[in-house]
Formats: sequence, C-alpha cells, structure tokens
Amino acid sequence: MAAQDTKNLFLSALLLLSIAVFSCQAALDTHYYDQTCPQAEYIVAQTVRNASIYDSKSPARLLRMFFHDCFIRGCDASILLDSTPGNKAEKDGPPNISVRSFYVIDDAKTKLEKACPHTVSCADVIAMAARDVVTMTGGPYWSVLKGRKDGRVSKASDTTNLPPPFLNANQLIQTFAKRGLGIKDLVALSGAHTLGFSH
Ligand code: HEM
Ligand SMILES: *[C@@H]1O[C@H](CO)[C@@H](O)[C@H](O)[C@H]1NC(C)=O
Ligand SMILES: CC(=O)N[C@H]1CO[C@H](CO)[C@@H](O)[C@@H]1O
Repeated sequence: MAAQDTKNLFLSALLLLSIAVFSCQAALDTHYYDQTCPQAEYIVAQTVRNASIYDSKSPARLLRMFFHDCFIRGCDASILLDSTPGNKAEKDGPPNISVRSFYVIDDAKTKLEKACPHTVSCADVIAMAARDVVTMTGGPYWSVLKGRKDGRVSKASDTTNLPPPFLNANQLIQTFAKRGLGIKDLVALSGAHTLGFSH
C-alpha cells in the first residue's frame, strides 16, 4: 500500500474514532469555536509543540491519551479526572501505564481559560492535541470537529474495557466492533504505534 494511502486510512480511522462512534452530542463542527475562541487551535498547537521540545515522550503519550479517553465512555476527557476518596478514576486504572503528560492538556486549558473563559472543553483539547502530534511527527493534518462536552464520570474499573496487549486478532476485531470500528479502522489506528514506547 502506498504511503499516502496508509496515511489517508489512518486519518479516516482516527476521524471515526473521534466522531461517528463515540459522540452522543448533536453537531460537532470544525468551526465550533470560530466566534467564541478563535485562538483555540493556535493555543493548543503552541502548547503541544513547546512541550515536545522539552519532553520528547509527550507526543506519543498524548496520542495514546486520546485512544484511552475515547474508548472509555467516549471522547469526554474522563481520563483527566483525578481519583477522589470515594472513587478511583480511569487515570488510576491498571492500563494507565505510559499515559502521562497530562500536564500538557492542563497547560493548554489554563491558557485557554485566560483567553476565553469557560468555552473550550477539555475533550476538544485532547482531540486537537492528538491531531497536532500526528501532524507534527510527519503524519497527516485534519480539521478537528469540536463541540464535545466534558464528562463527569471516571471509573478505574471501566478501563478493563481497553484492549489488553495479549488479545488475539479476533478478539481485537471484536473489541473494536463494539465501538462501531471495522477491521480497516483497527489496522489503521494500530499505526499509531509508529510513535512511542512499549515496556
Ligand atoms: C489495537 C488495540 C491496542 C492495543 C492492544 C494497544 C496496546 C498498547 C500497549 C501494550 C502499549 C505499550 C504501553 C507501555 O508499555 O507503556 C501501547 C502504546 C501506545 N499506544 Fe496502543 N494499543 C492499541 C491501540 C492503540 C490506538 C488505537 C492508539 C491511538 C490511535 C494507540 C496509541 C499508542 C501510542 C501512541 C503508544 C505509545 C505510548 C508512549 O510511548 O507513551 N494504541 N499500546
Ligand atoms: C514550554 O514548556 C516548558 C516545559 O514544560 C515550560 O516550562 C514553559 O513554560 C513552556 N513555555 C510556554 C511558552 O508554554
Ligand atoms: C500515572 C498514574 O496515574 N499511575 C497510576 C496507575 O494506576 C496504578 C494503579 O493501578 C497507580 O498505582 C498509579 O499511580
């Protein structure tokens, strides 16, 4: 398969991951913040780019964060929520190893709150950051659909729904099918492992 086809396949699968399957809101829109926070994309891109200079592991971690967020309760930033005395959050579930660099999202959100308070959702920040690291590391660019709402529920026990590393091909296909993702999506999204580290 030509490199361009592979890129396009990855691109369309990542789009699917972020919209068709998980979104339960009405209309996501690439222009969602055009009036309310026109500098949103720029602020996120600058923060992600700057972080990668100081922390070369951050791009891979941010891309993986998007997957782990989206696979559990949709792309709702529930992966960012901290545990509380009564609740162990997704962050502290067993598969969280190497999902770090949360500070990059926090930094971007802090800057966004100064520029346009209470406007840009953390879920959209993660989606933009994932796109930015793919583009920044030589992958394709795509316009991120925005307008996701942030979730309030985050349970460590839900992370058992992430595919563990020992699944065989049929089991992986089933795991993805449960989220409306096909074999092409599975293969293309697995291309995310072009980046990063495995223990
Ligand atoms: C198909 C099912 C998948 C399985 C079983 C899987 C499993 C894993 C495992 C075991 C690691 C290594 C973790 C470690 O040792 O720290 C890893 C890393 C990673 N995964 Fe996946 N993954 C899957 C799908 C995805 C998807 C869909 C994406 C994003 C679109 C993704 C992005 C990443 C990235 C970027 C890393 C490197 C993280 C880093 O360097 O910090 N993975 N994955
Ligand atoms: C760039 O990243 C470094 C390391 O995280 C941080 O100390 C610095 O404040 C960042 N600069 C900007 C302009 O965001
Ligand atoms: C970085 C992080 O949140 N690590 C946590 C992952 O989950 C384990 C429990 O499964 C915690 O002990 C870690 O602190």
